[in-house]
Amino acid sequence: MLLEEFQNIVNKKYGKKISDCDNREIYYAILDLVKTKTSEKEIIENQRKVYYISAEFLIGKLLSNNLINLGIYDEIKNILKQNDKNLSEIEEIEPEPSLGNGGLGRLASCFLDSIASLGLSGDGIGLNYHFGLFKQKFEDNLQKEYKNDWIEKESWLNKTDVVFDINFGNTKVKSRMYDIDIVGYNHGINKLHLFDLETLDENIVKDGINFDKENIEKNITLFLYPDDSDEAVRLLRIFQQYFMVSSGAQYILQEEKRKGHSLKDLYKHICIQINDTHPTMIIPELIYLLMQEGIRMKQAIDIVSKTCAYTNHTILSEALEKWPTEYLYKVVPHLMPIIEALNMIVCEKFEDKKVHIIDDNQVVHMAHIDIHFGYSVNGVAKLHTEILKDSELNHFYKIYPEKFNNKTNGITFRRWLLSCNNELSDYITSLIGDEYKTDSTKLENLLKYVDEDDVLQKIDEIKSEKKKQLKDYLMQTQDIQIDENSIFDIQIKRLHEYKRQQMNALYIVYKYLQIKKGILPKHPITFIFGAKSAPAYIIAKDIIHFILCMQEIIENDEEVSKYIKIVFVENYNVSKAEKLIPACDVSEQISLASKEASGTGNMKFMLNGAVTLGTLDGANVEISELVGEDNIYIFGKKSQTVIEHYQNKDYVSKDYYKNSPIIKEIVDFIVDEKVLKVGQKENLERLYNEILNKDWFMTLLDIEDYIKTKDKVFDDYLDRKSWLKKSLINIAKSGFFSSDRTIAEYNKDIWKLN
Ligand code: 26Q
Repeated sequence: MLLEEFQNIVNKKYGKKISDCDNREIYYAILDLVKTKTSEKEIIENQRKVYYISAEFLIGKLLSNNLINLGIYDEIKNILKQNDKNLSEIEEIEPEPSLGNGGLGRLASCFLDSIASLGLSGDGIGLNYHFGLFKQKFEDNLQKEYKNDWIEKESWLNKTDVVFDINFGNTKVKSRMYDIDIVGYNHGINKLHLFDLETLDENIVKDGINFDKENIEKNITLFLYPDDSDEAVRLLRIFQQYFMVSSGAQYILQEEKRKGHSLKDLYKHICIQINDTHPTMIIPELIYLLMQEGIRMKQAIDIVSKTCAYTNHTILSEALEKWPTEYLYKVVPHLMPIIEALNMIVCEKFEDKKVHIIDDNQVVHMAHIDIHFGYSVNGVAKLHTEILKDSELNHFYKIYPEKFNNKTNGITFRRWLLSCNNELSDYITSLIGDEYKTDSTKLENLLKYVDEDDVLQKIDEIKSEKKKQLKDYLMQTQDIQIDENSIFDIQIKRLHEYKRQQMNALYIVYKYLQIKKGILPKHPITFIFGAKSAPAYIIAKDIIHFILCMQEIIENDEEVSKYIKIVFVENYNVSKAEKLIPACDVSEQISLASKEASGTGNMKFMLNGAVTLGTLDGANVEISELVGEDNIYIFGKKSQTVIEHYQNKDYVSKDYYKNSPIIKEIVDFIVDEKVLKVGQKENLERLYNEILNKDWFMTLLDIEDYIKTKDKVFDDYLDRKSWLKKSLINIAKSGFFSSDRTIAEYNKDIWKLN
């Protein structure tokens, strides 16, 4: 049946047999097949519907995921095999959309998968950035940025005829909606609506990622931004955000009217989950639109407040969006009276200026709009929510305790196990059946095998197979040779000082110096990094530079390269994560306690049998509670201590440097002549001075404990049986982190869809 259908598509498209097609032709044919199969599915409908609005959806490649969710993965794989084709080679053809920076965007995509897979009605609303987040290349040991041209003529995007006018102060543009079908696992479908500027002009991008930031009629959906470093980009961010929320709000109201619902009942039929503050303007925009429909302001505010819920993903104050009123007057003058009216309401009720929306410097605090005029505020892991309640948002918690709730993040097991590691998932199925695919807590049934040698051995074999696959992939794509028998120690995530890639790098310096002194590792280790830095984040780029310099130094030193190797994977993205995570032995989750809201990579590694080396931060706390202290390596100061250091302003990195000969030796190495020979003096000295004189994220506070603990990890790895037990226990206990569980909680506590 399926074979016939597929052959027909191929025939119609190319007039030849499957076996005569090349991989690219096969890819487009499967794309057509999946789209046809998807269009036969029913749109999910419930009592209520959620709209998940987010500036980022880091969807990753969709081919395998959709085949799995449609239940035809194995069948297609076989059909291809019979025609001498290989599905994983065909997957390589698919371009990866890069519509997100990192965790927040990937979470949004995992959520869409789980919403549909639980049979819940919920659409995503976002932007269709043509060049996404920049593509990273390394040149002269430095990060360089290029555009990522991901949209092809045939793609997952479906052009719709939904078009809206978007009014900025003195400019009016048109937005068009493109849809991507979200296929639930054995369920119907929802949609991801990506809005795009009708008059976008890709040709205004000159070299690299440069273009005229002021040409709003041509640029709004060109790129996704990783930071807000210069003023032109800041303004453009506001244009983008408003373009997204106005399109989204108009679409939502249009759908409601089509369904015959009164807009006064909006909150009875829908809710809107606001993913961090990037879409916050949807609150004043909806109020504005309802007023246009003849609803009085007071009632409009009441309706919208019962409709919108807000998720906070960060406590880093520099990431909490604050926009000067002057900017908002420029971009969205018609929303300013509403924002001012909302501020007046708050000022009349609360004297405490810390909870006002507009501060004395005429700056609008976006999160404050969400908290006052939304009905739910949630953090993304237990510790994170506690920190929000106790410190960062304590003033608000005192006013609205009932609004605050925790929703510990999760990941979709379809992508992060079934698809990226089907060797492991097939083996798990052979042991405990496939119930765990829809009820992840069933993974605990694996615990009965912890003492069975043949099971542990098989887990080991699968890990080795995935390491071998990664080795081949790195050879093919980056011409890098790695030893598949070495320990794979992996840190992959956005580059940020709080995530402390620099601490990992300093450990490698320590190892390097030890080897030079004749103290040799008992087993070779491959240290793998993957990370993009915001183009304007100088110190983050210096950290990349330093790691790349160390890579070169070690590579060219025969004495050392026998034992350790650094691999920095270029242009880290979702597809690369899918290859790296199953191959990992040691998962690096080493952020400064209190700074990583949750982390989701930590969960993906655990699910694939890696053992975590981490601080008690974000969801690591919950991982550690689940697996127990024997099955995780925890080090470093706890969040309370860190928070006190910030409060007392008493952390002085130089004191740590002066008091520890080890710290001094490794930090000094950053500007050693060996490094200066392969690197740039300016970058290396800047990094050295930063760590010595500022070190805002306290690398030196934890480094000694880190070194000690990490040495123990590598020692323990050699006790294979006990290590494999840890690995199995991590897999067995990871069920809690399925995004199906997270979404079920959102639904029960916030959305109430069915
Ligand atoms: C802000 C202003 C201007 C330009 C860009 C931004 C901006 C862009 C992206 C601010 C923040 C982000 C992304 C934040 C993010 O990814 N946070 C992560 O969210 C994950 C999902 O909840 C958590 O697991 C991570 O701990 C958190 O860092």
